Amino acid sequence: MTLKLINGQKIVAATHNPGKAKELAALLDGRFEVLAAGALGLPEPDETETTFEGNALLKARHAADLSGEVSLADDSGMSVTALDGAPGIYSARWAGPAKDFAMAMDKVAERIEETGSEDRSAWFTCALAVAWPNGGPAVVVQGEVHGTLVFPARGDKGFGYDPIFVPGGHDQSFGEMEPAQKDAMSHRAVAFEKLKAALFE
Ligand code: ITT
Repeated sequence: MTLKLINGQKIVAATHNPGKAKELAALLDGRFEVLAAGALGLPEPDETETTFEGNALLKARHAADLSGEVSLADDSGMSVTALDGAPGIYSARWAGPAKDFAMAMDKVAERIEETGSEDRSAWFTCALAVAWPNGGPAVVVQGEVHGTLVFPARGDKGFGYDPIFVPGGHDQSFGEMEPAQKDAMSHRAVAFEKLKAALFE
């Protein structure tokens, strides 16, 4: 079996996060017939791995095996230098079951204050995994974008921690940028370029 994706092929976007789903659909930009995990009624697996790549693979395999279709999963998060890389793979969990990112961003600010560090550097990581069904092959890639945290949060576009993250070389936070501008430089875009090189004809 060749590890290639063909234009027009069905692919399950194995995410239950609407913000991510929108960005993945924009990146896939009409190449595929994208099926949403939520619409297919696929359950969310427990993210039991200890790395972004491990969790992306776990989610992609889970969706592929349940749906019988090639599946794409994203595992991502924000890492703060002053917090030794936290929240990292726990980025979604810091927002609690209510997915309250205003609270999660306040928690980031408080934790940094507690360290006494002046360092506001941070980075986003995105691992993207594509898995074929029935224990088939899988590919995983990872991208990063580095920047600086700003408090208070700025802008209401994007999702998650976007309003506190200003990418290097820019003045606006991801929360202030138009989606297309974020999509041109984000960790997800960097990972996607690698995936394209590996998988797309
Ligand atoms: P799925 O597992 O269903 O895809 P999730 O939200 O649980 O959804 P993750 O476990 O990968 O996904 O958590 C990633 C979290 O990291 C996400 O909830 C955001 O808070 C944050 N995050 C990832 N990419 C981001 C981005 O581009 N902008 C802002 N926050 C982001």
